[in-house]
Amino acid sequence: DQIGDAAKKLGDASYDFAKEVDWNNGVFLQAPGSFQPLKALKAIDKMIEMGAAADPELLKKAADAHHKAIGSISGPNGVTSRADWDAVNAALGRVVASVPKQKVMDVYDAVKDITDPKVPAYMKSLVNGADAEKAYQGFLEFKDVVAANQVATASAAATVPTGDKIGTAAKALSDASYPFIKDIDWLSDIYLKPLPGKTAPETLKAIDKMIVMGSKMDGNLLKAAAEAHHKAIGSIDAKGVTSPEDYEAVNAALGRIVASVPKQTVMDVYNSMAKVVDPSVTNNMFSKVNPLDALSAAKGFYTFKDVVEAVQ
Ligand code: CLA
Ligand code: PID
Ligand code: PID
Ligand code: PID
Ligand code: PID
Ligand code: PID
Ligand code: PID
Repeated sequence: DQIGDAAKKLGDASYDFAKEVDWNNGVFLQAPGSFQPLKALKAIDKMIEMGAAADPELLKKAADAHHKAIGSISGPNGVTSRADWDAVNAALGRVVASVPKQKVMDVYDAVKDITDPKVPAYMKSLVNGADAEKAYQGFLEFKDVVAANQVATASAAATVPTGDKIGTAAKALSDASYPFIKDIDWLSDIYLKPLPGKTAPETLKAIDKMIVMGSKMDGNLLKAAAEAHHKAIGSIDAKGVTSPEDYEAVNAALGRIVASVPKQTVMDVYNSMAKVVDPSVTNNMFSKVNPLDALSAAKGFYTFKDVVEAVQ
């Protein structure tokens, strides 16, 4: 297709730049300017809306392309192979083309809103400037091909199951865990701190398992889960906490996407996360909330997971 061909040209123009970026640099975990959690949540919300509008099949293929690209990483900078670099660009170009232009521009504008104008120049200073310019020229040509293949109207909303066992169980889970949700400091910057003692390549292994799980999920249910998050963001209070109803809808939606993949795929995520999250992190989280509320939430979760497993 045209986007695939254009991705090869984009690769010619941008792979030198890709090789020069230190993908293992811890700086990418930082906010791209001053820390503004509520504004950052708005930017994430725009990405969620774009993801929910995207073609689920093309999203899966993009997840597969990322998984494959992680498998061909080499060298100290963590760069993937030239062929996989092109495949990721092609897959993302197709995802972008599957949503209306305005949804893409809304992400761009919201991200710009939380990005210090000095950040792009700083990023450029870490690589060969001429190669960054060459990559950008390649991107400008690529985007015209994407725009020429772009849909004009958004796809239909997801179909949300009703009256299912997971929906009923989500009500009990949410009642048991909403006090815990209210105890958590959602606006803290602690969630942007590096995982103690872990390197980027080690952490990437756990993210790879999430990508694999995402690619196996039922596309309609994943879309529904993104829509539920978007709705929940719309009802947050000043402390970032969503309403009980929207929290319940998020739990139901996530239970359904978990049930749409094999148990082992879920356990692969859990086991790989357990390798990179030191117990001190979990204990620190626990120390900041009411322990009885956390234990009630945990109890609710262990009951919920049996319902999920039964329909998995
Ligand atoms: Mg989420 C999970 C935040 C968007 C899909 N997500 C999580 C949690 C964290 C979070 C609260 C990971 C850390 C953790 O396990 O804490 N997500 C979060 C934010 C946003 C977002 C702030 C921003 C909008 N997510 C989002 C989107 C999607 C997902 C758009 C795609 C549709 N997210 C998704 C999945 C999962 C998460 C599939 C998880 O599996 C993970 C999670 O919650 O695992 C348990 C602990 C969790 C909480 C504090 C909240 C849930 C409370 C549960 C139901 C009960 C508590 C149990 C116990 C006390 C603690 C967990 C024990 C552990 C051993 C399992
Ligand atoms: C400018 C001035 C003109 C010239 C110009 C110009 C530049 C415009 C530009 C630009 C626009 C632009 C847009 C970019 C957009 C990037 C979008 C990224 C989206 C990320 C997402 C992430 C996610 C996920 C995911 C799916 C999940 C939800 C999420 C589900 C259902 C200024 C040059 C024309 C770069 C969507 C993918 C996992 C949130 O106009 O004169 O330069 O760049 O998890 O959804 O699972
Ligand atoms: C524009 C203007 C509108 C019209 C429009 C428009 C276009 C927007 C577009 C577009 C946005 C867009 C985005 C693309 C992004 C491509 C990103 C590629 C990333 C590849 C990576 C590969 C890799 C790895 C990996 C992880 C490793 C690092 C690597 C570590 C820690 C402008 C059409 C709406 C194409 C990251 C995955 C293995 C490098 O908005 O008017 O057209 O395209 O090895 O991580 O090692
Ligand atoms: C300039 C002037 C214009 C021309 C121009 C120009 C240049 C702009 C530039 C540039 C922008 C730019 C951006 C770059 C962005 C790279 C982003 C990389 C992200 C990598 C991540 C990796 C990671 C992980 C991971 C999970 C870990 C955290 C991490 C935990 C909990 C100035 C040329 C357009 C290079 C996210 C995945 C392992 C961080 O605009 O005239 O030149 O470069 O380890 O999670 O640990
Ligand atoms: C233990 C001991 C027993 C008792 C027990 C026990 C506990 C087991 C547990 C547990 C397992 C467990 C699993 C959990 C799994 C969480 C999985 C999260 C996945 C996140 C993903 C994120 C993503 C996306 C997304 C889609 C994108 C890709 C991504 C596309 C196509 C130990 C109690 C049984 C919590 C997948 C969603 C946006 C990466 O066994 O004695 O306690 O918890 O962007 O994909 O866009
Ligand atoms: C288990 C054992 C195996 C069998 C199995 C199994 C089950 C795994 C499961 C499961 C995992 C799972 C995960 C669930 C997670 C739910 C998470 C809910 C999060 C809700 C949030 C709501 C909100 C917001 C929002 C953003 C705001 C904060 C809030 C800010 C900055 C165990 C079956 C495989 C259900 C985050 C979105 C508005 C609070 O593995 O043997 O069954 O379920 O307002 O952000 O303000
Ligand atoms: C313990 C002992 C057992 C019993 C038990 C127990 C407790 C475990 C616990 C607990 C685990 C736990 C986890 C918590 C996790 C909270 C996660 C919140 C994530 C929030 C985010 C918010 C954000 C943003 C956002 C984007 C911004 C950055 C942020 C930028 C660029 C010990 C009870 C089981 C509470 C990610 C989205 C706005 C950070 O196990 O016997 O008690 O709690 O602002 O992006 O700015």
